[in-house]
Amino acid sequence: MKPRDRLRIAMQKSGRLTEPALDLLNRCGLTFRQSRDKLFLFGEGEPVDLLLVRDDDIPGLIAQGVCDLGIVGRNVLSEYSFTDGREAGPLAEWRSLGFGRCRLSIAVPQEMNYEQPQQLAGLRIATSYPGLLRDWLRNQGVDAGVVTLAGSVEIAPRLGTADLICDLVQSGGTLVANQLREADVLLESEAVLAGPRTLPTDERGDMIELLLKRLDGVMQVRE
Ligand code: PRT
Ligand code: ZN
Repeated sequence: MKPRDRLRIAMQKSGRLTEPALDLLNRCGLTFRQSRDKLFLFGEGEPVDLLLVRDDDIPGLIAQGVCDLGIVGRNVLSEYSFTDGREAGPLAEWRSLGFGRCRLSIAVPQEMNYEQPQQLAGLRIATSYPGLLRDWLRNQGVDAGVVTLAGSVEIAPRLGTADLICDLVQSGGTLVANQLREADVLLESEAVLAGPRTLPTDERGDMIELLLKRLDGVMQVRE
């Protein structure tokens, strides 16, 4: 891959993390103008560009070296670490960013009397996070079925394709609307700044260090 002299950060093109991520970068003193094809936001003053993509693609783009950093939910970053055939070594969470907070939780039908994970043995659990779920089940010593769905996980129990679900929960409103109840938490999530384990040793490494310093300043003011 051709060396780049500008820092490239991947972020969600359109979704829950888009506005707060841009707002945070603006507070770090970065401003951008959009490329004609809307794939990039080019840094106006500083050599930092944003690549606008689906959040699920962000860890892979960092691992392949297409981007230096990414702003993505811990849930997506952690799930990526279980992906088969991922291109490169493990990624690191460089900073947690304080927005996009949610939980990856087990949710059961309201009438089910849940006390411990062992009760899930032999049941089918629908999720978009099969890696995280299997890892949790393994740690709990529970043998349950994992049904992987790309979306609308919360309707699986009603459709009969699963007995319960493992999905992101924020207010809990979606669970209530689907007669489900949060029973156990696998992961506390928020948006994070993700990157390779070791920073590049060229100018981009220096730029990342500068960005991290500014981020820390902004985050401190917010606390
Ligand atoms: O198009 P793209 O693939 O980029 O977007 P997406 O649809 O995959 O992602 P998006 O924008 O929905 O979410 C991006 C990230 O926001 C997630 O990966 C999480 O890190 C974070 N986040 C925070 C959430 C939620 N809160 C959230 N509530 N992501 C999803 N939800 C969904 C959840 O899946 C469930 O359907 O909202 C519903 C639950 O919300 P409550 O409030 O009813 O509990
Ligand atoms: Zn997504």
